[in-house]
Amino acid sequence: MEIHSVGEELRPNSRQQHPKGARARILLSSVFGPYAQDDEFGSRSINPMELYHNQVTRAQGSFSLRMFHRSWGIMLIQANISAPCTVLDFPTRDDFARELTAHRYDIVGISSIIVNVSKVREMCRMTRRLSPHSEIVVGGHVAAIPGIETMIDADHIVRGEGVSWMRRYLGEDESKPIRHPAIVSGMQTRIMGIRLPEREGATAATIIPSVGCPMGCNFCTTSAFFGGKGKFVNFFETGDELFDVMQQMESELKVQSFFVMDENFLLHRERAMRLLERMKQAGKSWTMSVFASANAVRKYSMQELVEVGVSWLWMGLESPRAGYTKLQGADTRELTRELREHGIRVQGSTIIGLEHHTPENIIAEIEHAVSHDTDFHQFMLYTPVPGTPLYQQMAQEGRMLGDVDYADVHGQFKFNFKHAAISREDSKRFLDWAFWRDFELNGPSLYRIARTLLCGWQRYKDWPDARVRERFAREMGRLSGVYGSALWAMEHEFKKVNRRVSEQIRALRKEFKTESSMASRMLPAALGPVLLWTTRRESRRLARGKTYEPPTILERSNWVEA
Ligand code: B12
Ligand code: SF4
Repeated sequence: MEIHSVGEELRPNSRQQHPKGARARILLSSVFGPYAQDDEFGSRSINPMELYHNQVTRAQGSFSLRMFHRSWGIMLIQANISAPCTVLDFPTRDDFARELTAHRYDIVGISSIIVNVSKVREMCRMTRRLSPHSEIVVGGHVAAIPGIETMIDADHIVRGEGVSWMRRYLGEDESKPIRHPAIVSGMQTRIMGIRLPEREGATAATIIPSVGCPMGCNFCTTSAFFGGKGKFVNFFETGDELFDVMQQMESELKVQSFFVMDENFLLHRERAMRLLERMKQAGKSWTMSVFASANAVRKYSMQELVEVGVSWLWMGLESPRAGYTKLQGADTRELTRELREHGIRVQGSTIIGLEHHTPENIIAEIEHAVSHDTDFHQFMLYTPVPGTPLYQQMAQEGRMLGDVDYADVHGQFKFNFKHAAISREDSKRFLDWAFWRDFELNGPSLYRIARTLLCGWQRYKDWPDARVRERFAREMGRLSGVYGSALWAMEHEFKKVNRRVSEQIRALRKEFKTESSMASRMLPAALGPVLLWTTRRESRRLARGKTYEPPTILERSNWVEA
C-alpha cells in the first residue's frame, strides 16, 4: 500500500499507474449513510449531512435552513478523466454493495473526511470481499490522519489534490486544463416545514476555482491539506478563465448565481477585478456567494463588491484578541454593518475555545460575536485536526486527548484536546449557548436575510449600472411576496416567545409591503397562515426526532456496458 502526499504527486511515477490505464473502470463513492443517527460506523445525530443545520442554524428549530450538497471532489475527478466512471453519492451500505457486484470495477475510489474514517474502513472491507480484484484508492481529508495506513485496508491513500493524482494513475495527461463539472450547489432545500420547489436555474451553480488557502491559519485543515502557508492549487488562474467557466455554467444550468467554492476568493484581487471587467463587457448581472477573510474584503470598496455581484459572504470573525493575520486592521463589526447595508448577506464564523478563552471571558467574547448581527452565524469549537500545524503543536505539548473517537471530532461536540482553562464538558455548553444566544438576540436567519435584501434593494434599485439594478430587482421580484409571507408567519410565531423580535419582524414586513408589487403585497394574506401551519407542524416533527438524509445519486460517464 502506498501513501501519496502533495509533494510526491508532483513527480510522475510509472509504478503508480494502473495496468489498464484509462481503460480501467472506476467507481468513486462518498461514504455511506444514513448520517443523522448514532451508529457503530461513526454516524452521529448531531452531525447530519447538512451545512446549515449542522453548524449554522441548528438552534433555529423549524426556521433552520436545511439543504444538501453533493460531494464535489469526486464530481471534479470524474469530469477530468476519460476512463469509464461511476460516481455514487450518499449510498447506503446496500447501495454500495449492489454497485460493487453489479459491475466489474478495476478501481474503487472512496472519498472521505476525518470524521468518517470508520465508514472508510468498512467500505474497504466490503470491497475486498465483494470485488477482490479492485484496487482501492482513498482520498480526501481522511488521508491526513496519522497512521491511516494501519487503520484501513487500501492500496493507495492520496493526500492533497486528487484530479492530477488520478490522471497520473490512469496514465492520462496531468497538465490538461481542468474541465469544470456542472454542479447545482444545493438540493432538497427545506425551511419552515416546506420543501422548496426545484426549478431549473433557481439554485446557484457551484464553481471551484481552487483548493487550499495560502494564508495558513494554524487550525485550518483545508489550507494544510493542499500545501499549507503560501501554497494552494489553482484550477482557474485568471479572471478570464473564471469568466469562461461561469459563462459555460450559465448556459448549461441556466443560472445567474454562483456559489464560489474558493477558501478566500477575494484575496486574489487581480482575478476578481478582471472577472468584473469581463462581466461588465458582457452585461452579466451575476450573483456570487463567496468565502473571504476580513483583510481580503477590505481590499475592495463596497461598490466594487456590489458590482462583482457579491451577495453572500462567509467571513471568519474569530476574536479580536486572537491575532490572526486575516483579521489585521479589520473592525469586523463595522465591516459587517456596512456590508449588510449594501445588500450583502454576511455569514460570520466564530471559534469557541481559542487559547485565550476562559470561563470568565468567554461569555463576553460570544456576546461580541453575536453583536455583529450577521445574517447567519457559524460557531465551531477550536479543534486541532490531524495534518494542521495546531495539531502538531498540541501533540508535541502532550495536550491531545487520547480516547476521543474521530467520529466525534467535528467541532460541534466537545474539545478533543486539553484546553488551558475550559473543561471538555464546558466546551459543549459554551458552544450550545452561543447558538442559542445568536438566535434569541437576532431572530431567525430567514428574517435577517430578508432585511439585508431590502437594504440592498432600497439602495440600488435606481443605481446607474443596469447590471446591479437588475440583480436586486430580480431577487426582489422573485422573493418579496414569499419573504412577506414568511415574515408574517415568523411575526405570529414569535409573538408569544419573543415579543421584541416579533415587533422587529413586523416592522420589516411593513417595509416589504411598501416596496413590493401589487401581487406580492397580496400573497402574505394567503401564504402566511399556510407557512405558520407548516412551521408549527415541523416543530412537532422535530420534537419527535425527525431527521433528514440526502438522496442517493448515481452518475456514469464515458460508460459502455462490459
Ligand atoms: C461542501 C462541504 C460539506 C458538505 C458535504 C459535502 C459532502 N457531500 O460530503 C456538508 C455541508 C454537508 C459538510 C459537512 C461537514 N463537513 Co464539510 N466541507 C465542505 C466544504 C465546504 C467543501 C468540500 C469541497 O467540495 N471542496 C472542493 C473539493 C474539490 O475539494 P475536496 O473535497 O477536498 O476534494 C479534493 C481532494 O481532497 C481530493 N479528493 C477528494 N476525494 C477524493 C477521492 C479520491 C479517490 C481521490 C484520489 C482524491 C480525492 O481530490 C479533490 C480534488 O482535488 C469543505 C471545505 C473545503 N474548502 O473543501 C468542508 C470540509 C470538507 N468539511 C469539514 C467538516 C469538518 C465537516 C463536518 C464534520 C462539519 C460540521 N461539524 O459541520 C460535517 C460532516 C458531515 C458528515 N456527516 O460527514 C472539514 C473536513 C476536515 C477534515 N480534516 O476532515 C472541511 C475541510 C471544512 C473545514 N475547513 O474544516 N461539508
Ligand atoms: S484565511 Fe480562512 S481559509 Fe485561509 S487559512 Fe485562514 S482559516 Fe483557512
